[in-house]
Amino acid sequence: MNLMNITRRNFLKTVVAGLGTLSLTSELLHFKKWAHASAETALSRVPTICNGCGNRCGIIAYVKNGRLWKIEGNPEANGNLGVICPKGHGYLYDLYNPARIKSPLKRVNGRFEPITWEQAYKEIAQKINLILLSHGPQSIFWANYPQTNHLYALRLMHALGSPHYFTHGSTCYTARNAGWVYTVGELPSNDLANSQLIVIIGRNPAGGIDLGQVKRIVQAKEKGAKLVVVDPRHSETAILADEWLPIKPGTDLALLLAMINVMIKEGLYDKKFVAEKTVGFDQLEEQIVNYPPEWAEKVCEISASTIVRLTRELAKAKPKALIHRGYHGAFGAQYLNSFQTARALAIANSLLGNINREGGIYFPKTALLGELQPKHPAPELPQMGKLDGTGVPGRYPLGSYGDGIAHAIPELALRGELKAGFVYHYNPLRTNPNPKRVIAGYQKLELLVAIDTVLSETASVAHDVLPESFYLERTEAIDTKHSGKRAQVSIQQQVVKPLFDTKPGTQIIIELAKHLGVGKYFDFDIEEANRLRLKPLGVTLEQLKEKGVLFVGYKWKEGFDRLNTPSGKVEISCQRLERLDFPSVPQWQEPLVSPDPNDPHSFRLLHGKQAIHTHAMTANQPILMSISHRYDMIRLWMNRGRGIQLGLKDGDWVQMESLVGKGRIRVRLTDGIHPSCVWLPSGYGIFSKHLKTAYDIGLSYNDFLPTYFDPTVGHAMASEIVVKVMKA
Ligand SMILES: Nc1nc2c(c(=O)[nH]1)N[C@H]1C(S)=C(S)[C@@H](COP(=O)(O)OP(=O)(O)OC[C@H]3O[C@@H](n4cnc5c(=O)[nH]c(N)nc54)[C@H](O)[C@@H]3O)O[C@H]1N2
Ligand SMILES: Nc1nc2c(c(=O)[nH]1)N[C@H]1C(S)=C(S)[C@@H](COP(=O)(O)OP(=O)(O)OC[C@H]3O[C@@H](n4cnc5c(=O)[nH]c(N)nc54)[C@H](O)[C@@H]3O)O[C@H]1N2
Ligand code: SF4
Ligand SMILES: [Mo]
Repeated sequence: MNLMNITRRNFLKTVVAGLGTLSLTSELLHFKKWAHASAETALSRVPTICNGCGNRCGIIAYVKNGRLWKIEGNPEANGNLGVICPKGHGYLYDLYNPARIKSPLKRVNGRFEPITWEQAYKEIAQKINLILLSHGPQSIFWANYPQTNHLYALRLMHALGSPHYFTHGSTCYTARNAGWVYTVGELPSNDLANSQLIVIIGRNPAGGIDLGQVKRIVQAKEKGAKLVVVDPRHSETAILADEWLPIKPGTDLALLLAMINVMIKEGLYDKKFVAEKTVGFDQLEEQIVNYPPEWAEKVCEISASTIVRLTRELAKAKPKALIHRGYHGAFGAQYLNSFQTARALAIANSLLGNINREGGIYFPKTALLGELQPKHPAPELPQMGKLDGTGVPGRYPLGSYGDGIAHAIPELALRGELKAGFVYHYNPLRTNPNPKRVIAGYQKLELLVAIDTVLSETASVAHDVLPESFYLERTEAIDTKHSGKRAQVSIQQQVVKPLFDTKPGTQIIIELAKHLGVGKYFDFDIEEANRLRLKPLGVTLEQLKEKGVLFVGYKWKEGFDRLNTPSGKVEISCQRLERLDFPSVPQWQEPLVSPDPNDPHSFRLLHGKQAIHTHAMTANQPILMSISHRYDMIRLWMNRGRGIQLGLKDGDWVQMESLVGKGRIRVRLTDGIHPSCVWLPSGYGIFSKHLKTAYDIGLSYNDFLPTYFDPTVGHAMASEIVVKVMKA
């Protein structure tokens, strides 16, 4: 019987029916003995880090008789403060999921055949060495989810002479990061717990989960703080809010400019902070007169009186007031104006004088880990620029060299510039825009090696697939992700033995390096690397393994002497931008595309996370997917009035089309969404036939998103999508 189909009633029925045919007493005795023995068996306890999403929460895993028993949140972990989310629970199932890859695979005539690790390494090394000879090191790349072991992947690329290391940043956060970096020098955090007024623009920590943030928002609210959520959609976080402002998508910049206008016009800003800690206020003052609230009201559809009131409330609560630093939803990598929006956000916060202040925006303390060198010398940095244009003068001037523009890989492959690549813990065929183009690009590669735990869309088209051990089966590079007001270091460590012929990511990188002839840079294992990196912190690896996370000093202090900007101050006006011919203070910029207001079928397509799924990687979890079905979550949100205008009823099937894609989905008619847009949950639309639970269920926004590169940062502009929706 399928475990998923067992209900309490049919379980009892089965047991009772079965009992009739058994020797009752002996079987019951046997069961009792088993239950007793099971209850008596000791649970072993291993602290580690959850890999269910990029939050990397601290957890404690429990094992009984060699099998995973349960996990709990690690109360010491700053990022999740002792709790875990449904994805983290559901993802555990993947340890025993039959869809897991059980050995290295090689694609022969379109089908995968198991091979040994040695054969896989040898064949990959042979092909890479040929490509290096004929096309040079710049033709090879590595792309991954930015994990803790990315350092070793970077080392491998540098050892081979290639600058081409990529993360998924260009489809997630690069515009937001650039906005903050060009204004205050680094990406800050939010001191939510101590704030009295929290304004969140297009960030949904209760759905695009960040457990620490949700807990801290609740703590603040318990102390009387007010929460305002600005989102075209009534999100899970809006449920917690005192006020929800359904803004017209793509126009948050107008709202922020008007808030700045009010702060300056009414003299509400922190004058001492502005005089001492910022540069360029005069230029802002001169230009901001163009953006009064009455203008913004017409653009963003939040009333002028609300904008004025909210700004006054923020000013009254300052400096214990903040506008959330943002993540992906509103301006991470979404619109043509996302960089300007992030700049305006950073400036609006600065005018509140809340930079590195209690209850405001603060710079988290991160542990300074040690280096592998000099014991293990690092390879030289490659001298050539990146083919994607990051770090190259004249191309994406604000692009992130460290992240690269990963969604340019298919274009570079189609142009014949990239020839071979390793894709690790990353599924660009499903998570990059415009899959037809992505598939064509990745298929053009002479060699694609995927390192995954299942046959994702990307692994399905790879030449070779190397199976990584499930996260609970492996020890990984130490991490500083959980840092906050105090620096923390944490470790992902092995909880159960690998079930199949799989290996940890760092070991795969080291073994690949040895076969590729650059082993001299990898004369260490993860244990030694972790020890070297922990050394300056004054804690031992044994202590860290015992606790899972450790505080390592460095207490946060309010205020700052110098920021990491050229002037050392908040750059309200930015000369670096001026030199690049960009506006030195933020100016209004229209989104790239907008729905046709005269066409009842025309909408902007938005998308986002649901609390029970991570990107496109958990849709194949039977338990999580059963929740999606049970609560009818795989639907397109549409404003009720607009739906009725199209002759739709809640739950009807619609056909949705954009310039690049089309598909069918059921609608959810609701008053909780701005009329100009529809919203698609982003966790579905799996097309790898190997992922049977998820295959062909729901749609992905990427199917509708053209291949864009924002001209400044190079991000994917993932909400610049106009779709036509009609009854199917
Ligand atoms: N459950 C879950 N949690 C996750 C993840 C996951 O996959 N699943 N992934 C993690 C990762 S990598 C990320 S980047 C974060 C993302 O975290 P978030 O950025 O919070 O997530 P999103 O759902 O992309 O977007 C948040 C909100 O932005 C709104 N929005 C869209 N367009 C606009 C706009 O133009 N203006 C405004 N004001 N709002 C807009 C959406 O309606 C949505 O409610 O989540 C992290 N946590
Ligand atoms: N369709 C869709 N596209 C998206 C998003 C979305 O929500 N939906 N969100 C956008 C955002 S915010 C981001 S950050 C990116 C994220 O996009 P990606 O970085 O591609 O992340 P995931 O979809 O989480 O997939 C990661 C891949 O890693 C594999 N994996 C999981 N665990 C392990 C492991 O332990 N080891 C290895 N080697 N592999 C593992 C999964 O099977 C999956 O194939 O996508 C962006 N694009
Ligand atoms: S938010 Fe959930 S899935 Fe993500 S790391 Fe934490 S417990 Fe795991
Ligand atoms: Mo992300």
